[in-house]
Amino acid sequence: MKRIITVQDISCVGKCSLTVALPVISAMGVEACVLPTAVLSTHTAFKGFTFRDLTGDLPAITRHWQEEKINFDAIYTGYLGSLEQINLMHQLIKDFGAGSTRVIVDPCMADNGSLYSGFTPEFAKAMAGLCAKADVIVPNLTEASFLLGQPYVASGYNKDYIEELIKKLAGLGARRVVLKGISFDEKKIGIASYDSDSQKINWYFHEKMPQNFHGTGDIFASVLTGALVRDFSLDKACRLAADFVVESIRATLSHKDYNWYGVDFESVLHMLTVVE
Ligand code: PXL
Repeated sequence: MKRIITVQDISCVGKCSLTVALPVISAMGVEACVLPTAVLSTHTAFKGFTFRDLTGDLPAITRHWQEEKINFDAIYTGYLGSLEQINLMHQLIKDFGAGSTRVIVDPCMADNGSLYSGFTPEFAKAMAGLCAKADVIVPNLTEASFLLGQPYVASGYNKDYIEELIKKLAGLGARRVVLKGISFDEKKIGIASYDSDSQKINWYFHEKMPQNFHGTGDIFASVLTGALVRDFSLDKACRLAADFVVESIRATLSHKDYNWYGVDFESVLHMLTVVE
């Protein structure tokens, strides 16, 4: 069985980061190991969340894995809480990222034009440095603009603009770029995936859902990681990840008293258990 390590926080309640990565990646028949960066009572969209930083524990944990000669088929980083944690990821990639190990960096830090609570432009710059070490990066449009240090354009852009953005993102150093949240009209939203080897962009659009939810970026990156480790092409992995997010939102909205903080991905996990 393939084995990956995912590095992100545990938001105890909130259906994001590790509480979605673990079930999703396990459902795909891949062993999911974790390096928890922090423990929060909830994700940061709740008021009054607690936050325990685990940065100090990380070096000893990874040292133990080295002693045990444990290796991984992929390293997948998500929400990181500090510049120090980004620096530790550079070391993690040096220690465990050699050979055929894929490195997937979700530069999880922003959406809808703004950085998440607690993040700074300096953090975004350091995240761009981590993206340089990745095989695949998975920014949304907001994260892309922060990574590149350029203004966020919310709408009214065209295909040329997106193609230029993708090429600039690839210029940061990652071989493959998956850009999320692209919308040229009111009805559709989707992704563009780019491989520097073929220099080809694949586009995938689906119906725009009536509401956005927390955690869907983490779910997308988790499915993408599982699919890439199971040797899906980048395009096919993106399609599965996008379809899974759409169906999770549809399942959520099918309940009239749905919860606001995350999606009912549990109801559609069966979509992932049949990956070949
Ligand atoms: O879903 C991204 C995410 C992960 N972890 C924490 C968050 C968020 C988004 O706000 O707050 C703690």
